[in-house]
Amino acid sequence: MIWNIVSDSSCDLRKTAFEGNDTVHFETVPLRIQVGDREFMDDDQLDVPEMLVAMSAEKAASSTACPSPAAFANAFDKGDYTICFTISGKLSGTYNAAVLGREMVLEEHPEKKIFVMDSKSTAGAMILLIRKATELIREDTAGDFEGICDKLREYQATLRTVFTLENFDNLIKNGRMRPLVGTLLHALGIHVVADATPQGTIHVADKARGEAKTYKAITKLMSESKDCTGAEVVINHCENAASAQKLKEQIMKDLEVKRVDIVPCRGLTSFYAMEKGLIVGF
Ligand code: X90
Repeated sequence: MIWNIVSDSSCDLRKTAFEGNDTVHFETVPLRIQVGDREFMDDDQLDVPEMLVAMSAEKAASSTACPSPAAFANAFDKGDYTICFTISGKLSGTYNAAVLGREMVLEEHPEKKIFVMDSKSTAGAMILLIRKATELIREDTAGDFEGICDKLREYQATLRTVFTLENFDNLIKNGRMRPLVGTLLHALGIHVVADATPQGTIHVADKARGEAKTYKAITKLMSESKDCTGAEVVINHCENAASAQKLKEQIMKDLEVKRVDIVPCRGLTSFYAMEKGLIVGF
């Protein structure tokens, strides 16, 4: 029996992250990014810095598009038991596409089992879900698909996402969040800190002046959102490894977390987080 974990590309994990794992087949389904008349596929080969250069040179509106149901169906076909995670259904049509892909596969192969979960987030929260699913599959001896799905639902409800971006333009222009009050914020060195609501929408939570205060505002928000003792944390960054490291140090200083991993953004999250963005899943 083949266990299959499928995620859309906004999780930021590449297939290489799963090399050497023989228990589970792993596959990501790419979203697409349109910059002027150039289309970028958010696959493992995408050159993120090249895409960021194209974005800053482009004056025309840029946008993104979710994968097709057929792209999900192809990924689901590769296993007997599939667990799929998607970016928040409140931000993207990806979840709906995955649900349709599931129906397509089950019509032909009713014996397969496919669970599609809306992560209500993206990036690091999805990495944590993928990690948890891998652990549960490894521990499983009875093929208890439903039991694993229930545990993942419980785990998803404990996950939180906090993020700070230098630039919210693409989120606002593409209608993924309401315009920020005060467009001069950035010029004044003020950083906006936002979080994910339980429904999977974006909420502006705080503002801070300067990098150090921004990281403290993030750890404060983290500790207010749940007890972070023993939590696993993932920081996804858009071409900003140095700041991700500083934020990691602040998190380890302020909170009793178990571990903090740093992961570079792939294409979709880079398009929205834009250069210097930091996304924390925990
Ligand atoms: O379907 C599509 O075209 C994809 C649209 C995706 C839109 C938003 C992506 C945001 C990623 C910022 C972190 C946000 C975390 C909030 C979770 C609720 C980068």
